[in-house]
Order: sequence, then structure tokens, then C-alpha cells
Amino acid sequence: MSKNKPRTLTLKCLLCLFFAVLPGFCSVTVNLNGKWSLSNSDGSVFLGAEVPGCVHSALHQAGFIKDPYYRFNDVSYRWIAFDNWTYTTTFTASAQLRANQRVLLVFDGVDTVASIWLNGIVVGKTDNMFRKYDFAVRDLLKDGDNVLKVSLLSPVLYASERRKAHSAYRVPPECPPDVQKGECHVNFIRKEQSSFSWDWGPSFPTMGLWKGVRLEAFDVLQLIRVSSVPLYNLSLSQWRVQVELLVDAVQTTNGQIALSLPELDSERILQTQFLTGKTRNTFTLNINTSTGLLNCSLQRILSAAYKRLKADVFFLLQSSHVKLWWPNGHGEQPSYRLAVRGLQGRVLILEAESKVYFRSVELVQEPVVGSPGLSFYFRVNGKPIFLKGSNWIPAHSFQDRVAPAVLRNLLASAVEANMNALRVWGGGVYEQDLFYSLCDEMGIMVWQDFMFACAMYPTEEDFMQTVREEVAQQVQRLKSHPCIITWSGNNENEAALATDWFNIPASQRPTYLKDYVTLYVDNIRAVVQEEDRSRPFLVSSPTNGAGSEQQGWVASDPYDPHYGDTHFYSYSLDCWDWRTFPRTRFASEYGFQSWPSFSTLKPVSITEDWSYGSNFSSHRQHHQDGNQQMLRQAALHFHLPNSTDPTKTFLDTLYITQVTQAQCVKAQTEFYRRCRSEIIGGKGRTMGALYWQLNDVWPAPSWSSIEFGGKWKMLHYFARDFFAAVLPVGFEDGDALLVYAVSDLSHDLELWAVVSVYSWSSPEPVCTLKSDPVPVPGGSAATVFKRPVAALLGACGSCTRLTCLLTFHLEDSGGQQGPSNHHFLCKPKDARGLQRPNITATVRELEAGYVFSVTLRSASVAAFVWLDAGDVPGRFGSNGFLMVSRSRTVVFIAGRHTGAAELSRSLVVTSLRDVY
Ligand code: BMA
Repeated sequence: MSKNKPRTLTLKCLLCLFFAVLPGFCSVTVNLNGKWSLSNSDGSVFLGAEVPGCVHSALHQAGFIKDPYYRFNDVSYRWIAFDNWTYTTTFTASAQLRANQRVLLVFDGVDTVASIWLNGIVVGKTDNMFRKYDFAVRDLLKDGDNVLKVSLLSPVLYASERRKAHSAYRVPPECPPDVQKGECHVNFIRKEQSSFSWDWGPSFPTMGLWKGVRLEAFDVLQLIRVSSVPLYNLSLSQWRVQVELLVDAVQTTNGQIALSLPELDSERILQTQFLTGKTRNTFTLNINTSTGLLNCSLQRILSAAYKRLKADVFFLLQSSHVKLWWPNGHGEQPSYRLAVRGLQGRVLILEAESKVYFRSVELVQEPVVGSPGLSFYFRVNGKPIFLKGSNWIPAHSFQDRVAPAVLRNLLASAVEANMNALRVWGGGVYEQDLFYSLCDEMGIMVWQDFMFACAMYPTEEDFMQTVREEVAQQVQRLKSHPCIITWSGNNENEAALATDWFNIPASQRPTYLKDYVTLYVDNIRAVVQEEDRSRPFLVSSPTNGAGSEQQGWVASDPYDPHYGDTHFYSYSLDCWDWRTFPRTRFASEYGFQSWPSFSTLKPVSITEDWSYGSNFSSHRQHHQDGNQQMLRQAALHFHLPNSTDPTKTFLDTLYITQVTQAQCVKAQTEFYRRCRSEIIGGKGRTMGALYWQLNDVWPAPSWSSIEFGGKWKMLHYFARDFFAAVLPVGFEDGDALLVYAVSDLSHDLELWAVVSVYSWSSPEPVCTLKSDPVPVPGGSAATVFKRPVAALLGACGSCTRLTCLLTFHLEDSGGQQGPSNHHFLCKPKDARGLQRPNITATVRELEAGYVFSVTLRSASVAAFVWLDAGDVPGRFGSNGFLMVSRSRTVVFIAGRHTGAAELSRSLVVTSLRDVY
């Protein structure tokens, strides 16, 4: 079916022709992406398949299966991953291409275990979806049609075979919990660990050519990758840029390398020699910013696997100053263009451009006055930064479905919610290049895990070898991105070992400890440090960091709040009670589940599914007891929905789970933010709050703040406030109400709190109190208001805890600083006087088809007012808010062209009192 398809042919040497005509130096690329054919092992299924892509997507696109996300299809289509599949294509290779000295067949990503056949001969095998593979095929290419086949083994059966072969001891967890409806032994195969199911995701063990395929032909040499890592030397106050060229040379080649940073008005040429084979060549450029001169010296840093490069570099750079890359909220993200050009005589032999961003990062682990243990925070460009954000999981079960617009929407949503950091979690994939480029541009710091999660792993030599190559390639690919501020070896595997998740007998513990250190310390850490010493390396998350290292890399309690980062989940305790949260140095995971909105569920369900107790609702829930946990947590504070209309009860239940989640994560995040400056009981100085989890892999209940498809849950609207640069946090301690001012700004403020008391029964304030101004230094949390609750209420007439609530904000002489916030003095289910507000909404179009105002009118106080535009994509200016006024107008920005009439029809407004 793909026979004789025209292939894209790129002559990378077009520019070299500009200098001289010497075709022997040209490199030629033949793109082999596009339509291939695909068949299963017995030939009963035969179809066309897009490359890049996967078997599931191909079957769906060709109509062999329905939407894999529809209802129970994840289980119905389980058979797909038990079969073996073969991708085939036919292409022609011109005589000109075959005349090149070296012709490589390059796969940017094969998922996962495959044999590659060219014209009936096996040219290579793959076993790791996170590696790029290339195979020398020059002598196998022929005139006319060439047939390329990729035969993929069932990942489920392969993993099971590997487990059987590992007979000496088990490598747990063996299988996921039944509630996940997943496959076993995913830890034996180097592919996305969550593709065999997770507690938020379905089991779709993908197979396919998930990244590009091409032929690359060249006669002299080829530049495989340019990377640049700026390093700052504090004692010399000097930047240096480490430029690394990965080159594949057919034969030893003399040449000149020209490196230039045009915006810094610099260019220098160095004589060099490229030795035969793949060489990695590192140049260190010392930038003397005080004199405006940039000196350059060449370091020969070549690993045993690579050949030595001889060269001399003389680099003079005229630079007045270097503009720094800053995380979102702390400054701009300027970049410099680095141009690399290699010439032999007047012939261009290599050329590339990349971006250089200047920023330094340190992970500070040092003694803390008044506290045992060590600090744990990131210093970027010398400035301590509180990390605010979330955890990133794969944006789709089928990576070929993650379009650039999906990434853009999710990352822009993170920035809109005032986040400055995301952790790319270790059970997913190393994200595509665009993800990291967008994070660079948006100032999102990335905590990058290596892809190992919630399991023990084997350490046989072939496994270790493929992991070492995976790690080296990924670090080489990603290290130029300033967004990545730390590497981290795995997700929760130190904790799993330390707290014995898998019931390992004491006598066997040393074996697992040894395997752990072998994999993450002796191999992964060693490879990372060889490739990149510009950023910290953590062995696990959570970890005690330096504390874990002192205990042989597995701490007795990796959740120790005096060290490192922590993950903390508690579903049964009252999530509004800050006393239940760990006063940790860094909260890298915490969260609560909720259901997505009806418009997200509707396309994958039918009427009979629309109840909380339906088979569908249980099927989608992959976390043991998750649906009941959500209701129990909700019932601590709210009346549960009790409409006589079952569909309304279902929709109201979706709503109440979102209210509950938003309020729980708000309480916990506000606690972490207000802990940044204090040590209490030897604990505190919290410098990070990354809740679990930002996004979803499919339409289902989960911990996410953004639904599959991109719609914001109530939590995401709340995040925009609780991650604001200046934030008032209110809480009770003993008999007092306190308001803290938290500031992430660089400059000092002088702030006072304005606290208003409202009755639940009336949208007019009962009384308003103002504190004295308090200095709030940049990057701190300070108490600005403290008053016994009884005194506060006593000053406000007839208020009691049950009849009144509080709102508060911060002010300085310039007016309000940061968002308004609120504090309930009782559980809303106990509130006296809360009426049905009968909210009405009027929609007006502000800008043709995209920007609308929605004016709400309410008869009384309304809590958790939620505007849902149904199928009309877009975002509200604010949502889920407390309405203590008779009218409020919010903006709606549509994600597609719409009109006031359609938006009015789709819009549903729900508040707390409407669901019971
Ligand atoms: C964390 C994560 C994930 C998981 C989440 C929710 O510990 O690392 O493994 O999905 O909890 O249970």
C-alpha cells in the first residue's frame, strides 16, 4: 500500500553549494514517514498505518476498532497488545543516495521490542522506546524497490517472558492492582510504565513507530547534535558556555569550526580534526563579561566510547552583559542564537543553529538554624525560588495524538495559573522536544524524572546497557534546555524499598538494595554526571537527598520532613485541617481526586452510564475505593447531592467532587506557601508545592486540575489564586484567626490585611477590620493579622461561627495586592442562612465570536459558583468563586468561534446550595 510513494528528500548541502560545488560532502535525508502497511501475526488484520503512529491509532483510523476511550473499550481491545504486529513500507533509494559512503536507517523512536528487516535481512533489533536507533544499511540498498519491515513483539508477552527468565528472585510488583485492569511485569520492558495501566489511566500497551523514520546518507561527516550548556563560576563571576558537537565522521577530516553568538557580536574560527566514527567534542568558552571579552579554550572531554578530537580554539567575544533566563514570575526568558558551521576549505561540511539561555541552578541542601536535617530548595541565578506547580503525566495513551496545540494549551494553562514548575513524572515518557522548548519560552522549570516508577527493576547486563544508552541519549537531547533544573532517577522507588511496599523478606533485602544502587547510582547517576554536571541529580522522589546518600542511598524514612522532598496523600483525614499536612521542606506530590465535567465524559459514555454507581463510573475509577473516598471527603463539609432526578444528581456529584478537590488542594498549597519562612517544632522552610497532577491521559476521575481535552477543573481556577505572586492565607491556630502575607516578589512590601465579616444570609458585609501595616520582605511569608475568632465575631454584632464567614485581602498604599480569599468558620453544611441564590446569567459578546462577558445576578450569598460552558471550549476570567455581592461579571474567552446565543444555551451555573 505504500509502494513507490514519493518520499521527501532533503539536501542538507544546499548551503554548501553556495560556497562551492563539491557534492561529495553533502548529506542527504530521505524521509520514510507517511503511510506504511500494518498487519498482525496471522495476517488476519491488514491495513494502512501512519508513521509516526501506533497500532491502536492505526486500527482506529482505519475503522477496525472504535474509539479506544469509549466506555469499556480499553478492556475490549486488550487483545491488540497480545498480538505481534509488522509495519512494512517500500521505498526507492536513488543511485546518488547509494553512492554515499555511509547510509543510515534512523528510527527516532520504536515502541518497543522489534526486529528491523531490510530487503529480507535483519539489520537490527530494538528493546527500548526511549532510545533513538540507527543502522548502517548502505550495502543492503538496491536499485528499484526496497522493502523495510519492522516486526514488533507483543510488549505484554515480552515482559512476561523476561519475567520468567528472571527466575532467581521476583522483581515486584509483578501485576497492577485489579482495579486498574492492567497488564503485568511492565518493569521488565523499557517503555512508558503507565501504558500497562495506572491509578489514573487505562491499559493500552502501545506498539509502533512512535517517532520519525528516515535514511541519512553522507560521504564525509554528519553533525548528529549540538548542545550548549552555560555554566557560571561564582568565584570568578564568569560565564562559560560548554558547546558539544556529536559528530559521525566517515573518515578523519580536517576542518575549521566557526562558532558564533551573533547577538553578542562574536565569532571565532578554530582549526579542528574530526576522527573517524562517532565523536563527542566539548568546547568550553570562558566569557569575561566585565571586560567584554570572551576567551575560549577547548577541553578534550571524550569518553572511552568516543574518539579524541584535536583542535585549537580561539574565541573572542565582545559582550557587554548577558541577559539571564528566569522562571515565570521572576523575569524574562531571553535566548541567544548560537551558530555552528564547519568548513573544509570553502566547503560547508556541517551547519547548525541552537539557542543558548543563560541561567544557573543549584539545589541547596545545608544546615538550617533551629532545625535538624538539611534545607532543600532551588537557587536559580543565585535567587532562592519557591517552586509552584504540578506534576505532568502523558497527555494521551497514544503519543501520536499529542498535537502541538495540546501541549501549548496545557503549558499555557500552567502559566496562566501562575505556575513556575512542572515535574515530568517517571512513569510516563521523556516528552517531545516541543514540550521543553515551550517550557524554555514560558519560564516553566522542569523537574525531570527518569522513566522508572513505583517498582523494583531488573539489573541484568542487557537491561543496564539499554538503560545507559537511554539515559545518555536523553540527557544529550535535553541538556541545552534551561527549563530543566534537576534530573531525578525514579518515582517513589526509594520509598517503595524503604517502607517495604512489596513485602520483601528481610533476608532478601540486601539484593534489592544492591540492585537499587546499581541501577540509579552506579549507572544512571554516573551516566548523567558524565553528560551533564550543570544541574543537580536526585536519585529518587521522594528522597532525603543528601540524607539518603548518607544512609547508602535508601533512607530509613524517605518521607522525613527534615530532608529532601515528600509525597503526601491522605484521603480520610479532613483536608481542610492544615495540622494534618507534613511541614516539609518541599512538597513534590500531594492531591485529591475529582471527576471531570459532563461535557468531557459525554463523548465516551451513554445515558445508562450517567450515575455515580454505574458500571461505567466504577470502570473508569482506577484507584481503589476512589469514588467513595471522594464522597466521604465531600461529606465532611458539604451536603451531598440529593436531587430526585438521577441525571442531575450525577452532574451535581461531578460538581461536588470538583469543589472538594479544589478546596483540599487549596488548603494544602496555602499551608506549604505560608511555611516558607518559618521553622516550627524543628520543621518548615518549605520551598516547593507541586500538586499531583496537572493533566489527564483519558476522560476519567483523577487527581488532575485539567481534564482530558483541556478543560479546566475548579482546581485549576483555584490554582491561579493560590499560586499568585502575592497571596493572603487565612487559617485558625488555637483560638486565633491569622492572615499571612506570602510574597514571591523580589522587592519588599508593606502590607495590611482587610478582613470582612459576612453573614451567610446577606451579601452585604457585617463589618470590616483592617490590620496595621507590616513589612513583608521579598520572598517571604509574614503574619499580618492575628485576632481571636471570638473577639472578631464579638466586634461584629450578632455573628456566630455558624451564621458568618470571612473574606480578606491584602493592601498597600497602591490598593489591593493579590487575590481576595475567604475563610469559613464552620463546615458549609452547618452554615445557617445559606439560601438558594437563583443565579441568572446574561451573556454579552465583547469581541467578535471569541470574547464574552457573563453577568451573574444572585439573590443571596453563593458559594463555589461554577460556570460551565458545556461543549463550548474556553476559559472564564474566574470560576468556582464565593459570591458576596448581588452581581458579578466575568469574562469568557472562547477556544473556538461562537456566539452569545450558543454560549447562553450551553452555560450552566451551579452553586453549593443548588445541589441539595
Ligand atoms: C503518586 C504518583 C503516582 C500516582 C499518584 C496518585 O505517588 O507518583 O504514581 O498516580 O501518586 O496515587
